[in-house]
Amino acid sequence: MERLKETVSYIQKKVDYKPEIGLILGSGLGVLAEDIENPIYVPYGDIPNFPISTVVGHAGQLVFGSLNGKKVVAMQGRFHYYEGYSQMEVTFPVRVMKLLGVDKLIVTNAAGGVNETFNVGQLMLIKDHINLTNYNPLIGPNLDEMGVRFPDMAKAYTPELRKLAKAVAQNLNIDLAEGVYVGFTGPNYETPAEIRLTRTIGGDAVGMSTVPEVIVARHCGLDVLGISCITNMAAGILDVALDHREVIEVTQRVRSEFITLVKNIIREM
Ligand code: 6GU
Repeated sequence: MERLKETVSYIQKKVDYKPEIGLILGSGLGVLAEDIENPIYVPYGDIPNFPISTVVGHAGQLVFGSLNGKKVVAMQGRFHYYEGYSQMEVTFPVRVMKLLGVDKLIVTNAAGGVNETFNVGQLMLIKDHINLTNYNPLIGPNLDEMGVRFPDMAKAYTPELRKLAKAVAQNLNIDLAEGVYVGFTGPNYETPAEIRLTRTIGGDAVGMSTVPEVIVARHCGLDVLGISCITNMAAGILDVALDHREVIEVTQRVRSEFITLVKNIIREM
């Protein structure tokens, strides 16, 4: 808690307003932060107690500013468990956002499709998740100032925000599926047997992020909206080998649709 307070007071010296919406932007989706108006950039490396970013070629910064009339803070570049950070470190920025005044969190990610009705390039609203990381960011002494020891996860992905996202997508004619996100640690992609397991237990998509952040967000009472971009189908679903160029093309096409969707949701939040 002392470390959190130190981090927050450092940031508050640079940013003199309260952001209300937090954004965690997944692989290839960080470009959304480029649309933030009157941006204030705070590089992770300058922030006391922030995890040290290892990813090459990634900005790794908090971006504060306005997006469609709302004050936001975006994480451009996130921390992954598979990089060797503890889940406590991975989720530290979520708690910082909470203490800065954020009350709604939008988390996005690139994910593999498990549901056979999905297409590559599909956007999926996360309606729930399954934690298959074999760990939990809340293990350890409870931070009572942040939340209770045994937090409820019955509505991990805020129903009102999901309803709003669906309405906005429909208005924009954007195909938005809905499904259960299953979080693995990575860094390897799953085996076909693991993907069969995922489908059997009710999963629609697989990924290597998001679950720890959402657990911590709900622990401290943030409303959560989660959106996955299905960049490829998971192992054993398609017989054809993935064409990497095609995947990149699809990601780029979906990226603009994704940005339009998120910006319009933010306007209505
Ligand atoms: Cl197939 N699996 C996981 N865990 N993460 C992914 C993915 C698959 N495709 C994109 N991200």
